Amino acid sequence: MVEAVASLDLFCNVVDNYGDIGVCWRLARQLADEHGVAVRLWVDDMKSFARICDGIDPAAESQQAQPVTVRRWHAGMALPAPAEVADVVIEAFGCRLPDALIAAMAARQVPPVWINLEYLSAEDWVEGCHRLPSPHPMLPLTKHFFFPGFTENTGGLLRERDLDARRTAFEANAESMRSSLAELGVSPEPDETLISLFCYPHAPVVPLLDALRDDAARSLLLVPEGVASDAIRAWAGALPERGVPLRFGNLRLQTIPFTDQPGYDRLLWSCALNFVRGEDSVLRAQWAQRPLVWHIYPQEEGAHLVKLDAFLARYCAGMPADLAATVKSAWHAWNGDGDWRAAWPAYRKALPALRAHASAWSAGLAAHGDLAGKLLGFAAQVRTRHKA
Ligand code: TRH
Repeated sequence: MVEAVASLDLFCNVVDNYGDIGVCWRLARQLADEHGVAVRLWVDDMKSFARICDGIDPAAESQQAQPVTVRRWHAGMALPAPAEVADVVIEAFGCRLPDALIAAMAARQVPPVWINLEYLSAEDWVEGCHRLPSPHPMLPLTKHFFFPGFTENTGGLLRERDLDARRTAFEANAESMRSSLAELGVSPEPDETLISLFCYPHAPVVPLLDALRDDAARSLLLVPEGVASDAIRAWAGALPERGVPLRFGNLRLQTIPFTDQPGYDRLLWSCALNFVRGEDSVLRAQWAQRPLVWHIYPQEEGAHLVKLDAFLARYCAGMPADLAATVKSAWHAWNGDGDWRAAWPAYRKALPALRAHASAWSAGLAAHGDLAGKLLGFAAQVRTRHKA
């Protein structure tokens, strides 16, 4: 008999930005919501968490966030005794678990399933490393590496069961889109292409603003507060005040509030093109079934460029050659390899073709299964072995 997972401890160390907690929060919520697992999410940076999740109290030691118990992770916190350690313990993105917790895990009668949830990559080697065991050098514990990914033989991608239904209902109702934009203080003018911008500070934002200003077609560029502020201030002379767009040629430039995660999904669903970054927003933009441009999180020695090309190879496979070349040159230019201004006109022209591609791509990805379900299936297998 397969031993189902009833409880799970998920540890999240926020390195920087919002991706670590963004992914952990989504996973925690989905495990609890869709699979009925009792999830405890341990977070060491509650302020970042509060930014993407309404109602989080950054000072609380313990709180309930929807179906998830959230614990503040800090040096002096009370750790679970062996009997209180959950069936599964996940260290997200190689964060180091406290030694005392590892000791408690080892002292448990049946050891918990210990999983290191890795960062997402489209590279080929991921399949070979997915689910590999790593025995502890001293204790009777084995950690397993679990890799999200874009193929059948990886851990899949985070995707809530009802995501497509929510997006489709939103898109089918013009009033939902209008009111959700209005909540952000946005009212598009006729014929404006709506574009959202989420990127790191080193993106070529000035060439983007120049290109949109001088375009033949009109655009409304929506920028969440705090994103690309220095570049925008230098280019525009001042940051647009919230709700008061500035006009430059064929561009209107507008600052919008940084929303919670559901609000950000609605923004992605509302735009004709989304500039996204990191690990989580790039995936949400794919599920949004809209054209995107990815600013990848920079790594040492250009490792991120290998990762970018691995994704591009999958994303562009099957596209007509000229469309694939357009996507690759624009994404390379956005990531510092090439001239964005030169790449943009072809990308803009390709938006209708890219929209059709985005739908087919998203449906293909969804067919590989979702990360929460695959992770629980794997944990149940390991647990069954432990109990045997
Ligand atoms: O914030 P990021 O740059 O996070 C990064 C990456 O995850 C990277 O891989 C990791 O190594 C590094 O952190 C430490 O980008 P990402 O992954 O897109 O996460 C942003 C989160 O913020 C995502 O969950 C969406 C959410 N978000 C909102 O909820 N509201 C908003 O208005 C915006 C702009 C984003």
